[in-house]
Amino acid sequence: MKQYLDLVQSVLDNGSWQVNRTGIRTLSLPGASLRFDLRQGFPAVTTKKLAFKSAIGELVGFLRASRSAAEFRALGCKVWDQNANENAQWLANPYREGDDDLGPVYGVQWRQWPAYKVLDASRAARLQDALGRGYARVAEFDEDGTRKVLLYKAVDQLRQCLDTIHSNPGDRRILFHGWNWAQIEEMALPPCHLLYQFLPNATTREISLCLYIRSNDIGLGTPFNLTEGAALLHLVGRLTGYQPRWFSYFMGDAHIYENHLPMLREQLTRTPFPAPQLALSDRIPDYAVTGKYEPEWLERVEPGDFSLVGYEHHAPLTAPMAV
Ligand code: THF
Repeated sequence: MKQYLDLVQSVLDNGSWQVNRTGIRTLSLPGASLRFDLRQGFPAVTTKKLAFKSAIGELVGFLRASRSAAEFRALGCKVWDQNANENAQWLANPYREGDDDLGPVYGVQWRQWPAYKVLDASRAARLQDALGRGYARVAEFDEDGTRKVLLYKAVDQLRQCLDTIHSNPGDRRILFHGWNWAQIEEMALPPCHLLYQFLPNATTREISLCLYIRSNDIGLGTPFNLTEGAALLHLVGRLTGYQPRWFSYFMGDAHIYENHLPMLREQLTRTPFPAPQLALSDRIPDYAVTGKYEPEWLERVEPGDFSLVGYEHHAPLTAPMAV
Protein backbone atom coordinates (compact mmCIF):
# COMPACT_ATOMS: atom_id res chain seq x y z
CA MET A 1 0.00 0.00 0.00
CA LYS A 2 1.99 2.90 -1.34
CA GLN A 3 -0.71 5.45 -0.38
CA TYR A 4 0.14 5.05 3.31
CA LEU A 5 3.82 5.81 2.77
CA ASP A 6 2.92 8.81 0.59
CA LEU A 7 0.75 10.10 3.45
CA VAL A 8 3.58 9.66 5.95
CA GLN A 9 6.01 11.44 3.62
CA SER A 10 3.58 14.26 2.99
CA VAL A 11 3.10 14.87 6.74
CA LEU A 12 6.89 14.78 7.23
CA ASP A 13 7.35 17.28 4.38
CA ASN A 14 4.46 19.63 5.11
CA GLY A 15 3.38 19.14 8.72
CA SER A 16 3.90 21.56 11.61
CA TRP A 17 4.62 20.72 15.22
CA GLN A 18 1.65 20.95 17.55
CA VAL A 19 1.01 20.45 21.23
CA ASN A 20 -2.12 18.59 22.37
CA ARG A 21 -3.95 16.97 25.30
CA THR A 22 -1.57 14.00 25.48
CA GLY A 23 1.67 15.91 26.18
CA ILE A 24 3.37 14.19 23.22
CA ARG A 25 3.93 16.55 20.31
CA THR A 26 2.58 15.77 16.87
CA LEU A 27 3.65 16.70 13.40
CA SER A 28 0.26 17.67 11.96
CA LEU A 29 -1.16 18.39 8.55
CA PRO A 30 -4.64 19.95 8.36
CA GLY A 31 -6.50 17.85 5.80
CA ALA A 32 -5.34 14.78 3.89
CA SER A 33 -7.07 12.00 1.99
CA LEU A 34 -6.49 8.55 0.57
CA ARG A 35 -8.54 6.59 -1.93
CA PHE A 36 -8.50 2.86 -2.59
CA ASP A 37 -10.05 0.81 -5.36
CA LEU A 38 -11.03 -2.27 -3.36
CA ARG A 39 -11.17 -4.33 -6.57
CA GLN A 40 -7.36 -4.07 -6.45
CA GLY A 41 -7.17 -5.56 -2.96
CA PHE A 42 -7.55 -4.78 0.73
CA PRO A 43 -5.86 -1.65 2.21
CA ALA A 44 -3.71 -3.49 4.76
CA VAL A 45 -0.43 -1.86 5.76
CA THR A 46 2.39 -4.14 4.57
CA THR A 47 5.46 -2.17 5.72
CA LYS A 48 4.85 -3.58 9.21
CA LYS A 49 2.68 -6.40 10.52
CA LEU A 50 -0.93 -5.19 10.76
CA ALA A 51 -2.70 -6.26 14.00
CA PHE A 52 -5.60 -7.44 11.81
CA LYS A 53 -7.37 -9.55 14.44
CA SER A 54 -7.26 -6.69 16.90
CA ALA A 55 -8.68 -4.19 14.40
CA ILE A 56 -11.45 -6.60 13.38
CA GLY A 57 -12.25 -7.26 17.06
CA GLU A 58 -12.70 -3.52 17.48
CA LEU A 59 -15.05 -3.34 14.47
CA VAL A 60 -17.14 -6.25 15.76
CA GLY A 61 -17.33 -4.51 19.15
CA PHE A 62 -18.64 -1.40 17.40
CA LEU A 63 -21.24 -3.47 15.51
CA ARG A 64 -22.44 -4.78 18.90
CA ALA A 65 -22.62 -1.31 20.48
CA SER A 66 -19.94 -2.22 23.05
CA ARG A 67 -19.08 0.37 25.67
CA SER A 68 -16.66 -1.65 27.75
CA ALA A 69 -12.95 -2.34 27.22
CA ALA A 70 -13.62 -5.83 28.65
CA GLU A 71 -15.97 -6.57 25.74
CA PHE A 72 -13.33 -5.39 23.26
CA ARG A 73 -10.72 -7.59 24.97
CA ALA A 74 -13.07 -10.58 24.72
CA LEU A 75 -13.24 -9.88 20.96
CA GLY A 76 -9.43 -9.86 20.69
CA CYS A 77 -8.85 -6.10 20.86
CA LYS A 78 -6.83 -4.58 23.69
CA VAL A 79 -6.47 -1.07 22.34
CA TRP A 80 -9.24 0.39 24.54
CA ASP A 81 -7.75 -0.63 27.91
CA GLN A 82 -5.68 2.53 28.38
CA ASN A 83 -8.45 4.91 27.36
CA ALA A 84 -10.85 3.16 29.76
CA ASN A 85 -8.57 2.80 32.77
CA GLU A 86 -5.53 5.08 32.53
CA ASN A 87 -6.75 8.49 31.44
CA ALA A 88 -6.96 10.63 34.59
CA GLN A 89 -9.63 12.91 33.09
CA TRP A 90 -11.88 10.00 32.28
CA LEU A 91 -11.27 8.34 35.66
CA ALA A 92 -12.62 11.51 37.29
CA ASN A 93 -15.58 11.84 34.89
CA PRO A 94 -18.93 11.55 36.72
CA TYR A 95 -20.44 9.57 33.83
CA ARG A 96 -17.87 6.75 34.02
CA GLU A 97 -19.50 3.54 35.24
CA GLY A 98 -16.52 1.77 36.73
CA ASP A 99 -13.61 -0.32 35.49
CA ASP A 100 -13.36 -0.76 31.73
CA ASP A 101 -16.30 1.55 31.02
CA LEU A 102 -15.85 3.76 27.93
CA GLY A 103 -19.21 5.52 27.91
CA PRO A 104 -21.48 5.72 24.85
CA VAL A 105 -18.63 5.56 22.30
CA TYR A 106 -18.83 4.66 18.60
CA GLY A 107 -21.02 1.57 18.49
CA VAL A 108 -23.55 2.99 20.92
CA GLN A 109 -24.02 5.92 18.54
CA TRP A 110 -23.96 3.68 15.45
CA ARG A 111 -26.63 1.32 16.77
CA GLN A 112 -28.48 3.21 19.54
CA TRP A 113 -28.24 6.97 18.90
CA PRO A 114 -30.63 8.46 21.47
CA ALA A 115 -33.16 10.69 19.69
CA TYR A 116 -35.74 12.90 21.40
CA LYS A 117 -38.66 14.95 20.12
CA VAL A 118 -40.83 17.48 21.89
CA LEU A 119 -44.25 17.87 20.24
CA ASP A 120 -47.39 19.81 21.09
CA ALA A 121 -49.84 17.37 22.66
CA SER A 122 -52.62 18.89 20.53
CA ARG A 123 -50.96 18.01 17.18
CA ALA A 124 -52.43 14.55 16.72
CA ALA A 125 -51.05 13.99 13.19
CA ARG A 126 -47.48 14.77 14.28
CA LEU A 127 -47.76 12.51 17.32
CA GLN A 128 -49.13 9.77 15.11
CA ASP A 129 -46.27 10.20 12.65
CA ALA A 130 -43.66 10.02 15.42
CA LEU A 131 -45.22 6.91 16.96
CA GLY A 132 -45.27 5.35 13.49
CA ARG A 133 -41.52 6.01 13.27
CA GLY A 134 -40.90 4.08 16.44
CA TYR A 135 -40.77 6.92 18.96
CA ALA A 136 -42.23 6.14 22.37
CA ARG A 137 -43.96 8.67 24.62
CA VAL A 138 -41.85 9.20 27.73
CA ALA A 139 -43.41 12.20 29.46
CA GLU A 140 -45.86 15.08 29.25
CA PHE A 141 -45.23 18.52 30.61
CA ASP A 142 -46.35 22.13 30.32
CA GLU A 143 -44.20 24.76 28.66
CA ASP A 144 -45.39 28.38 28.40
CA GLY A 145 -48.95 27.20 28.96
CA THR A 146 -48.82 24.58 26.19
CA ARG A 147 -49.10 20.84 26.83
CA LYS A 148 -46.03 19.06 25.40
CA VAL A 149 -45.14 15.43 24.83
CA LEU A 150 -41.57 14.15 25.09
CA LEU A 151 -40.83 11.17 22.83
CA TYR A 152 -37.74 8.97 22.57
CA LYS A 153 -36.25 6.31 20.36
CA ALA A 154 -32.83 4.71 19.97
CA VAL A 155 -31.88 5.09 16.29
CA ASP A 156 -30.02 2.17 14.75
CA GLN A 157 -28.19 4.32 12.20
CA LEU A 158 -26.25 1.45 10.68
CA ARG A 159 -29.32 -0.74 10.23
CA GLN A 160 -31.06 2.25 8.69
CA CYS A 161 -28.18 2.53 6.19
CA LEU A 162 -28.51 -1.14 5.25
CA ASP A 163 -32.26 -0.85 4.85
CA THR A 164 -31.84 2.14 2.54
CA ILE A 165 -29.11 0.47 0.46
CA HIS A 166 -31.56 -2.41 0.07
CA SER A 167 -34.69 -0.41 -0.65
CA ASN A 168 -33.48 2.84 -2.23
CA PRO A 169 -29.87 2.63 -3.44
CA GLY A 170 -30.09 5.95 -5.31
CA ASP A 171 -30.39 7.74 -1.98
CA ARG A 172 -27.50 10.13 -1.33
CA ARG A 173 -28.22 10.30 2.39
CA ILE A 174 -27.03 6.85 3.42
CA LEU A 175 -24.80 7.79 6.31
CA PHE A 176 -24.19 7.43 10.00
CA HIS A 177 -22.50 9.85 12.39
CA GLY A 178 -20.71 9.45 15.68
CA TRP A 179 -20.62 13.04 16.90
CA ASN A 180 -23.53 13.28 19.31
CA TRP A 181 -23.35 16.66 21.07
CA ALA A 182 -25.66 15.45 23.82
CA GLN A 183 -23.26 12.70 24.85
CA ILE A 184 -19.71 13.83 23.96
CA GLU A 185 -18.93 14.59 27.60
CA GLU A 186 -20.09 11.10 28.64
CA MET A 187 -17.46 9.36 26.48
CA ALA A 188 -13.94 8.26 27.40
CA LEU A 189 -12.85 9.81 24.10
CA PRO A 190 -14.94 11.76 21.57
CA PRO A 191 -15.10 9.81 18.31
CA CYS A 192 -12.25 10.22 15.82
CA HIS A 193 -13.83 8.39 12.88
CA LEU A 194 -17.05 10.30 12.63
CA LEU A 195 -18.96 10.15 9.44
CA TYR A 196 -19.52 7.11 7.24
CA GLN A 197 -21.38 7.52 3.96
CA PHE A 198 -22.28 4.54 1.77
CA LEU A 199 -22.65 5.09 -1.97
CA PRO A 200 -24.27 2.14 -3.70
CA ASN A 201 -24.64 2.10 -7.46
CA ALA A 202 -27.58 0.00 -8.56
CA THR A 203 -26.36 0.03 -12.18
CA THR A 204 -22.89 -1.36 -11.57
CA ARG A 205 -23.90 -3.21 -8.36
CA GLU A 206 -20.86 -1.64 -6.70
CA ILE A 207 -20.81 0.08 -3.32
CA SER A 208 -18.35 2.71 -2.09
CA LEU A 209 -17.63 4.31 1.26
CA CYS A 210 -16.55 7.82 2.18
CA LEU A 211 -15.19 8.04 5.71
CA TYR A 212 -14.32 11.27 7.52
CA ILE A 213 -11.94 11.18 10.49
CA ARG A 214 -11.55 14.39 12.48
CA SER A 215 -8.18 13.46 13.97
CA ASN A 216 -6.01 10.58 12.85
CA ASP A 217 -2.95 9.05 14.52
CA ILE A 218 -1.11 7.94 11.38
CA GLY A 219 1.25 5.55 13.18
CA LEU A 220 -1.36 3.50 15.04
CA GLY A 221 -4.86 4.69 14.22
CA THR A 222 -4.74 4.92 10.41
CA PRO A 223 -3.87 1.23 9.77
CA PHE A 224 -6.71 0.22 12.11
CA ASN A 225 -9.26 2.65 10.67
CA LEU A 226 -8.43 1.64 7.07
CA THR A 227 -8.90 -2.01 8.00
CA GLU A 228 -12.17 -1.38 9.77
CA GLY A 229 -13.70 0.86 7.11
CA ALA A 230 -12.82 -1.52 4.29
CA ALA A 231 -13.98 -4.58 6.27
CA LEU A 232 -17.28 -2.84 7.08
CA LEU A 233 -17.80 -2.04 3.40
CA HIS A 234 -17.17 -5.69 2.48
CA LEU A 235 -19.68 -6.82 5.10
CA VAL A 236 -22.33 -4.31 4.05
CA GLY A 237 -21.78 -5.24 0.40
CA ARG A 238 -22.18 -8.96 1.18
CA LEU A 239 -25.44 -8.38 3.06
CA THR A 240 -26.96 -6.15 0.37
CA GLY A 241 -25.59 -7.65 -2.85
CA TYR A 242 -22.99 -5.07 -3.88
CA GLN A 243 -19.29 -5.41 -4.72
CA PRO A 244 -16.99 -3.15 -2.67
CA ARG A 245 -15.43 -0.53 -4.95
CA TRP A 246 -14.09 2.87 -3.78
CA PHE A 247 -12.98 3.53 -0.24
CA SER A 248 -12.32 7.26 0.17
CA TYR A 249 -10.71 8.21 3.43
CA PHE A 250 -10.62 11.83 4.62
CA MET A 251 -8.60 13.09 7.60
CA GLY A 252 -9.00 16.41 9.43
CA ASP A 253 -5.94 16.64 11.69
CA ALA A 254 -3.61 14.09 10.09
CA HIS A 255 -0.73 13.66 12.53
CA ILE A 256 2.34 11.73 13.51
CA TYR A 257 3.25 11.51 17.19
CA GLU A 258 6.86 12.41 17.84
CA ASN A 259 7.57 9.03 19.43
CA HIS A 260 6.26 7.24 16.30
CA LEU A 261 8.82 8.86 14.00
CA PRO A 262 11.40 6.04 14.21
CA MET A 263 8.72 3.44 13.36
CA LEU A 264 7.43 5.45 10.39
CA ARG A 265 10.90 6.38 9.11
CA GLU A 266 11.74 2.67 9.16
CA GLN A 267 8.55 1.93 7.19
CA LEU A 268 9.60 4.49 4.57
CA THR A 269 12.74 2.40 3.88
CA ARG A 270 10.61 -0.68 3.12
CA THR A 271 8.98 -1.55 -0.19
CA PRO A 272 5.25 -2.31 0.13
CA PHE A 273 4.03 -5.80 -0.80
CA PRO A 274 1.05 -6.30 -3.11
CA ALA A 275 -2.31 -5.83 -1.39
CA PRO A 276 -3.92 -8.95 0.10
CA GLN A 277 -7.59 -9.91 -0.36
CA LEU A 278 -10.25 -9.92 2.32
CA ALA A 279 -12.16 -13.17 2.73
CA LEU A 280 -15.54 -13.19 4.49
CA SER A 281 -16.59 -16.58 5.78
CA ASP A 282 -19.30 -18.51 3.90
CA ARG A 283 -21.37 -18.37 7.08
CA ILE A 284 -22.29 -14.79 6.21
CA PRO A 285 -25.09 -15.01 3.64
CA ASP A 286 -24.33 -13.46 0.25
CA TYR A 287 -27.39 -11.47 -0.78
CA ALA A 288 -26.26 -11.63 -4.42
CA VAL A 289 -26.60 -15.43 -4.19
CA THR A 290 -29.54 -15.94 -1.81
CA GLY A 291 -31.62 -12.88 -2.76
CA LYS A 292 -32.65 -12.83 0.90
CA TYR A 293 -32.10 -9.68 2.97
CA GLU A 294 -30.66 -10.66 6.37
CA PRO A 295 -29.43 -7.51 8.13
CA GLU A 296 -29.35 -9.25 11.52
CA TRP A 297 -25.91 -10.51 10.45
CA LEU A 298 -24.59 -7.09 11.47
CA GLU A 299 -24.86 -8.35 15.04
CA ARG A 300 -24.14 -11.98 14.32
CA VAL A 301 -20.69 -11.68 12.73
CA GLU A 302 -17.71 -12.88 14.76
CA PRO A 303 -14.09 -11.72 14.40
CA GLY A 304 -13.26 -15.14 12.91
CA ASP A 305 -15.55 -14.41 9.95
CA PHE A 306 -12.91 -12.03 8.54
CA SER A 307 -9.51 -13.13 7.24
CA LEU A 308 -6.76 -11.84 5.00
CA VAL A 309 -5.65 -14.00 2.08
CA GLY A 310 -2.16 -13.55 0.67
CA TYR A 311 -1.05 -11.06 3.29
CA GLU A 312 2.70 -10.50 2.93
CA HIS A 313 4.28 -8.02 5.31
CA HIS A 314 7.58 -6.74 6.65
CA ALA A 315 8.79 -7.36 10.21
CA PRO A 316 6.54 -6.17 13.08
CA LEU A 317 7.06 -2.65 14.41
CA THR A 318 5.21 -0.91 17.16
CA ALA A 319 5.15 2.30 19.17
CA PRO A 320 3.32 3.49 22.30
CA MET A 321 -0.18 4.95 22.11
CA ALA A 322 -0.52 8.50 23.43
CA VAL A 323 -3.26 8.67 26.07
N1 THF B 1 -5.49 7.35 20.86
C1 THF B 1 -4.38 7.56 20.14
N2 THF B 1 -3.40 8.31 20.65
N3 THF B 1 -4.23 7.05 18.91
C2 THF B 1 -5.21 6.29 18.34
O1 THF B 1 -5.04 5.84 17.20
C3 THF B 1 -6.39 6.06 19.05
N4 THF B 1 -7.44 5.33 18.52
C4 THF B 1 -8.29 4.63 19.42
C5 THF B 1 -8.49 5.43 20.61
N5 THF B 1 -7.58 6.29 21.04
C6 THF B 1 -6.49 6.57 20.33
C7 THF B 1 -7.61 3.35 19.77
N6 THF B 1 -7.04 2.73 18.60
C8 THF B 1 -3.38 0.81 18.70
C9 THF B 1 -4.20 0.71 17.61
C10 THF B 1 -5.41 1.37 17.56
C11 THF B 1 -5.80 2.17 18.62
C12 THF B 1 -4.96 2.31 19.71
C13 THF B 1 -3.77 1.63 19.76
C14 THF B 1 -2.11 0.06 18.81
O2 THF B 1 -1.41 0.14 19.81
N7 THF B 1 -1.76 -0.75 17.85
C15 THF B 1 -0.55 -1.55 17.92
C16 THF B 1 -0.79 -2.86 18.63
C17 THF B 1 -2.13 -3.45 18.38
C18 THF B 1 -2.37 -4.79 19.03
O3 THF B 1 -1.43 -5.59 19.12
O4 THF B 1 -3.54 -5.05 19.39
C19 THF B 1 -0.10 -1.78 16.52
O5 THF B 1 1.11 -2.04 16.37
O6 THF B 1 -0.88 -1.66 15.58
C20 THF B 1 -7.88 5.51 17.15
O7 THF B 1 -8.94 4.81 16.76
